[in-house]
Amino acid sequence: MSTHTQSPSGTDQSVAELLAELGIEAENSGAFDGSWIDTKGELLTAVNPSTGEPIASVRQASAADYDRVASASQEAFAVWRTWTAPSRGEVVRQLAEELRKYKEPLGRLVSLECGKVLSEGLGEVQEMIDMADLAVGMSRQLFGLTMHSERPQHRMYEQWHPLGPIGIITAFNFPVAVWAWNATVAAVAGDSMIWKPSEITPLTAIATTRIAQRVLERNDAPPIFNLIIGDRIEVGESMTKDRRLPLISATGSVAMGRRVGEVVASRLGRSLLELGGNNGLLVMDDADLDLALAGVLFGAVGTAGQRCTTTRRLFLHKNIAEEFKARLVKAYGSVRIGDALDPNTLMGPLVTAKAVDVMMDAIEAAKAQGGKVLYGGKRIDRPGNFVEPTLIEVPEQLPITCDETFAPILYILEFDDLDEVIALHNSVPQGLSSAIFTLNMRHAERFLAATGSDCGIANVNIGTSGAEIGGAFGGEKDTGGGREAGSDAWKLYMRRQTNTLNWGTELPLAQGVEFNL
Ligand code: UN1
Repeated sequence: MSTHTQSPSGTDQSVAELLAELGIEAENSGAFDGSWIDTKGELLTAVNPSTGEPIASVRQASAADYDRVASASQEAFAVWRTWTAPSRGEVVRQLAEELRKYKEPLGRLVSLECGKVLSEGLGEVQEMIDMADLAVGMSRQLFGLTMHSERPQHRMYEQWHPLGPIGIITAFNFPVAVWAWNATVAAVAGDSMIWKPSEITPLTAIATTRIAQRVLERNDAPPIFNLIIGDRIEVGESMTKDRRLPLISATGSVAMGRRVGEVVASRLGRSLLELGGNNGLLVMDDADLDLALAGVLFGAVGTAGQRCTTTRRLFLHKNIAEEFKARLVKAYGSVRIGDALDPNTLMGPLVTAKAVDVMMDAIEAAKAQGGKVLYGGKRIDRPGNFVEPTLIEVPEQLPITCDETFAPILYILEFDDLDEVIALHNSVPQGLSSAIFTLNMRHAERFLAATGSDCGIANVNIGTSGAEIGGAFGGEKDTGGGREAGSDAWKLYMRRQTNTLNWGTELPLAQGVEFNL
């Protein structure tokens, strides 16, 4: 615990002080149902990926602990759904205020635990705040439609009711923002929830739960923000199989999502899946190359290539390919790699030693399949899980370029025909995010048309990552089809009821059916 973190304001704060400020102890409970449960499972230790040093531990929850949390969440739901939606919004407004107060320490803990650089750690808490602000507005806008009835003196309309306790499974790379995408919307929708964070990032989840619970207590609100940290099979499967949870929202790998989707579908539950991406970025020969370079750099190197929206495939028009590659190699050489909490760092470590091995295996596979490394390709010999950001030129789409490797590897392909490259771009299993850099509106519109990018997100002159929360976030095909955050994603967290009301003295039947004695 001797590590010191340098804050941007120049003051030193020890890790111990940071943890104390956020209520993290040396050993923490792994389950919360309104109070912290005395969990007895195996000890899980969170490790700083920048140094390899342990941060703090969690006693994991068992299936029995899960059951207790689920019952409590059901009880909390029964109360919370009777609060009006604007009064639920008021609680979420206060959550936004509390998160503003804790932006700095929580952002630091994000960087400490998952290794994303400080500006991104703070940005992640900002994303929570933005989500909460958005959800406050939503709490007065959970609109249903009214329809004209075909029957006289009848009125037809729909309304949206709270859905139930829901399950939220999140990944290590956005350890708190993705909870907020779900939790803030679910809260105004009238749902309670059980959060199962990644085993790699349990501490940020505990800190967030503490912050959220304080807000609930201040408002005498039921404990709707519950937490369970435990084994993927014992706890994860208990949750996905649980008929008490009408919705499971899961973020993570395609393999995980497929399993969650199957289990939830077999009990006819609803799942919201946000899974892998294999995001492509096209640079036309009419593009602003300075913009394109900045977009590629943040998309491919930002978060050390560990976003589901990371740019993984770069398609360069033949006329600008040589120049752009040269500029890219030069830019890669200037990326400052180091401790995630050092404000100078642009690229932090990978999350685990295993992630480094997976990256090295992918680089070997790419080489064996005909790829040529233009930059990087190696581990960096220092404590922590550091690697070089890597550029690999490939002659064509290869088996490895159809896979998502959660690391900073960018595959580069060249093209000269827009229709052909769009087809190539779309010929991977995943469909999350995509981008084109062009100053020609015909090229831009071609990319956004129904015959263009097949992804859930398609951008022009903006990279593939870093989406704002106001839009619906998610993708097609193996990405799972779910949509979270803004737009009308709230509908997934509610149940729709269609109401037909007869204020007349007759009982006419629809479709002109007669049924008289
Ligand atoms: C993820 O990597 O799971 O668009 C989410 C982005 C972020 C969210 C990424 N706002 O890159």
